Amino acid sequence: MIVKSEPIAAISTPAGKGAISLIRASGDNILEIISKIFRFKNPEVSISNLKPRFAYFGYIVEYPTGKKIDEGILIYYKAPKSYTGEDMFELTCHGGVYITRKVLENIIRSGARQAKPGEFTLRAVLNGKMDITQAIAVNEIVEAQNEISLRVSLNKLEGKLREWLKNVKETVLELLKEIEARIDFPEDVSEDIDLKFIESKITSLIREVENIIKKSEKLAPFYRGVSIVIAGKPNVGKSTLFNVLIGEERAIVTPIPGTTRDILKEEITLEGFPLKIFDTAGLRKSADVVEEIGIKKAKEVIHSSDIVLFVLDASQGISEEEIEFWKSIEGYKLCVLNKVDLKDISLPDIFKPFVKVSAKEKVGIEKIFDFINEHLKKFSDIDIYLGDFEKNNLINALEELKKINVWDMPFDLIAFHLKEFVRKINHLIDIKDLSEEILERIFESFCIGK
Ligand SMILES: Nc1nc2c(ncn2[C@@H]2O[C@H](COP(=O)(O)OP(=O)(O)OP(=O)(O)O)[C@@H](O)[C@H]2O)c(=O)[nH]1
Ligand SMILES: [Mg+2]
Repeated sequence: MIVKSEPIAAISTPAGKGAISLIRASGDNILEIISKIFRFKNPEVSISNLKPRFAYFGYIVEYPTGKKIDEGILIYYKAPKSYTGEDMFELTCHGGVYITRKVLENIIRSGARQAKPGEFTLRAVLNGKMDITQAIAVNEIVEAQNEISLRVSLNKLEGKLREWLKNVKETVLELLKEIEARIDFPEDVSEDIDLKFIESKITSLIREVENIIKKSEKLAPFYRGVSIVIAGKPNVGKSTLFNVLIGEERAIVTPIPGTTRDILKEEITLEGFPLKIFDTAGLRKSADVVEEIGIKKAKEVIHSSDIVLFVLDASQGISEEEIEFWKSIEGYKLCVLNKVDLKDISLPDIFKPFVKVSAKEKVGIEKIFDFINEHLKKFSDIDIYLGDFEKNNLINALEELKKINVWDMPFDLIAFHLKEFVRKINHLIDIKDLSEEILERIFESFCIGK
């Protein structure tokens, strides 16, 4: 059971040695806990005249012995003007692993309990400091690895998703009002025009919601990390290209086809974007059991990657198999015609977009980076991202709209589905509509101390 005001505490900075650590506490009896573990350097300051949101220098002491354990800065926040909406304090101490744990232990001994992951933010939501989409945004910001996810999640924190949800809800409520009027006074309306009007309203709503979901899915790679796989026949130069892209001799390169068997993975940063790059086994029918497993794994990675670099060997020409494989790649793909230092050939249009390179001579590689960069920039105008919880709720709500068939459904049934839509949308807007179990599941993935 969620007990709102029970005092909780946690280390909010990452585990490990650092310059300083921050320990947070929230709930009832915060002042009493402070009095047990903190001694103000200024003798004129005491618990009774402590000013909220001021920084106080002092000693952190062991409870109950009163023995000094560190020096630190304490800030007290008085409810409701705090992150959680409860009484809180934040205590900064020296950033050693041992000392930080010791300070937390003493806060716990003074009456707080260890906070669960995301519990401070959960309380902020329960106390109306933020809504569920904003809480999710807080976590996304903590996890953000690139400009795009950071920008989009900041939008969410500022209420962009909530605003949109509210607008959609408002539109449905208006429509609902009109439909209910027709249930009450059916003789007042000309049915034909009416149904067309309702249908068009619902269709455009469905389109709007679907559009948001589709756009948001395009941003998913920026949240889980953009992955790029190098694929192609054996010996075309995949591993050579892999080594050039990551800037080190990581993969074994030999003139023997079938050199790479396992998947190799390295991370690089391109203009601030962390990218995961995979080298894979060459695709062919193989009698070798190990190689065959490698090829199976390669196909899985190709399938799940965001960008496929499909390598061809210009000196060997193009095979039917390669044309078939290229066609079968569904996602975003670039054809890399390699070994043009040996021979330059023209490629059939089907291989567009393509670049010509020599991985061995490191020629043309920047064109691959330009392509990746172009791809990443395409998403700069998308401004709403739906996390799993938000997306599933929205898809669920959307089902209700899709069930409506205005031509073959009584008004009260249409109204029912619209109400269900609103009820499901409310899960994202109004905390009252969420069960404790769902709430706890949302916050499970948060950091401790957040
Ligand atoms: N001339 C030339 N040779 C290259 C080029 N790229 C790779 N090679 C050579 O082609 C051979 C195969 O290169 P790898 O990088 O091992 O090819 P791979 O596609 O990883 O091969 P598998 O792992 O067997 O599938 C090696 O002898 C490389 O030196 C290139 O741009 N020009
Ligand atoms: Mg290889």
